[in-house]
Amino acid sequence: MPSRIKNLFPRVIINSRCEKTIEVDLISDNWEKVTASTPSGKSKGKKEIAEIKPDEAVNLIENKIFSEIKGFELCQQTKFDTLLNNLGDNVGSNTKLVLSIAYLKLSSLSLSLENYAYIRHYLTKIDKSFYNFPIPHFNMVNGGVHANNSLNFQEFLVIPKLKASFKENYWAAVDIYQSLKTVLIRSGLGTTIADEGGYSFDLKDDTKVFDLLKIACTEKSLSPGKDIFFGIDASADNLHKSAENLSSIYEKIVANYPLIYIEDPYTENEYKYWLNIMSKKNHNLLIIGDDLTVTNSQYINQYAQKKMINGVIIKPNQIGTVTQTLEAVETAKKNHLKIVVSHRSGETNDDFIADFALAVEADGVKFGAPARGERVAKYNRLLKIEDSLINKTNNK
Ligand code: 2PG
Ligand code: MG
Repeated sequence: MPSRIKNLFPRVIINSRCEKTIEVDLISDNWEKVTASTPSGKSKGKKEIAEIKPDEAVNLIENKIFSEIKGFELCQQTKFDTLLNNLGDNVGSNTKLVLSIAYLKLSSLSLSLENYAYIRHYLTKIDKSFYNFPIPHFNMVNGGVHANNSLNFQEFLVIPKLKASFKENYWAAVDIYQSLKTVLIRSGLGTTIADEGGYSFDLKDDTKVFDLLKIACTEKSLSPGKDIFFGIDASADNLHKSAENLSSIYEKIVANYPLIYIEDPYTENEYKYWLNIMSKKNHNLLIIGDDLTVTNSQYINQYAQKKMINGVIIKPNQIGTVTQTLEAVETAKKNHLKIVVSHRSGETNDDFIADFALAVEADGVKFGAPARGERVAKYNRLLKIEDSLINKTNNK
């Protein structure tokens, strides 16, 4: 007999930025119990499904939604998410997502499966028993709305591509992060840690951050352009710079550093600039939509067809349920876009997105710096899964 939802306990907790968010314990009639919580963004896309106040969400879950989902059979994710969506967008993306993730975790547990294995086998069309690990994108330096400093770009990313294993890429990032601290101290720059675990300091010229990153790499015998590449989340909606100005900054960075990734380089309406940067194929640049596409299949399809992007950020809380997030991934794949599964700047220790990224065969993940508990929770989860899969193979 399949298990069913028996009980739930929602509560308000605090996220990594000292803001309130929701956590839910969900319990089955077999007394299995899981916990899920939701993150919050700061540089939100205009078309994201809105959140509601966590106190209101808890009230709603206790007094309205619980009676509708009590007794709901597990392992029916699409049906469950349809019920959540039928409650309307007024219940908030955070209310829907916390329940959708908790329900998924309880379904996995009821079958004694890890979340990634459950998602892979029951919710994707990928028919493979081995897992390709995503390339991690580490946010080493924080600027924009994520830090109280003079840097304009929101995220300065280090992308290790040592290829051998997830662990090897993770260890490289750890070396670079520690080395960068030494470089910053030596250069008389600050080493405060900002929202996503990256360093925060003042510099007049954003492009100079890449000089510091280059030194941090080479001092650990890692070669920028060979093993290590760089990226930016410009988060253009939050920048006060013209598209013309931004284009010349990107050109300068591409000419001088191994930049392979730019997220939200322009605002939505600056169409011809997106096309122009996309046409510069010689640089193998990934042009990624985040605020542009908001994990919404319709927008992903639209902007991919217009050839404005060749990759996309996937954040479950932009759209509200696991099923719709899976649909967004499918749409991205149909359009041959690269997929990067991402955290939010206000995070909890929930590591669900690590399992999700692995299960859907994401090309990359972006979980912040290799520092701060809520960021490393996700990277460490991938490390643990990789380790367990290697052990399983060795013990055969
Ligand atoms: C982004 C995210 C995560 P926020 O823009 O990619 O890094 O930031 O969660 O603040 O929207
Ligand atoms: Mg972004």
